[in-house]
Amino acid sequence: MATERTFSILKPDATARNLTGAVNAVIEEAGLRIVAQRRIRMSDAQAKKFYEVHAERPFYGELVEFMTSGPVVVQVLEGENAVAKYREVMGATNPAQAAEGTIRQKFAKSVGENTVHGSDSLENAAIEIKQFFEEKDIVG
Ligand code: IDP
Repeated sequence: MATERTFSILKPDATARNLTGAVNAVIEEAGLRIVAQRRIRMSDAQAKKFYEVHAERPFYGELVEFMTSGPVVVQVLEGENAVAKYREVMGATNPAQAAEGTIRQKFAKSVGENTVHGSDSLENAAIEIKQFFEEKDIVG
């Protein structure tokens, strides 16, 4: 297994409920390192670009509106097999289907307001990290 980097977002439902630390604890307990982190408010243009693969989906407008509705925390996570590891730690998109102990099972409110984003491939992780971080701001 190789050391990888993945991109994570703590979504507005997490910051609204003051869950940043609680979610980060689950991330760190799983052995992933938070090697970059910044709290931002996503612009409409940033959210639209970030989720452009979903542009044709019926929930796209709602998703963009949600992601710009409050602060988010963007992060780079590093560790062995980080992309797949974080997907496992996050749990299924729909919290009703998320496994016990996962972030979404513990904290998510609904399929839309589901607390975290994590890249779905190593290739997308690199693309997503570049949208929010410069290499000099990632400290492994
Ligand atoms: P993922 O975040 O688990 O990778 P995706 O299918 O890539 O899931 O969807 C991206 C995001 O779009 C989800 O995390 C969720 O916030 C939102 N989303 C997905 N499906 C629905 C839906 O049916 N209704 C509302 N929002 C949805």
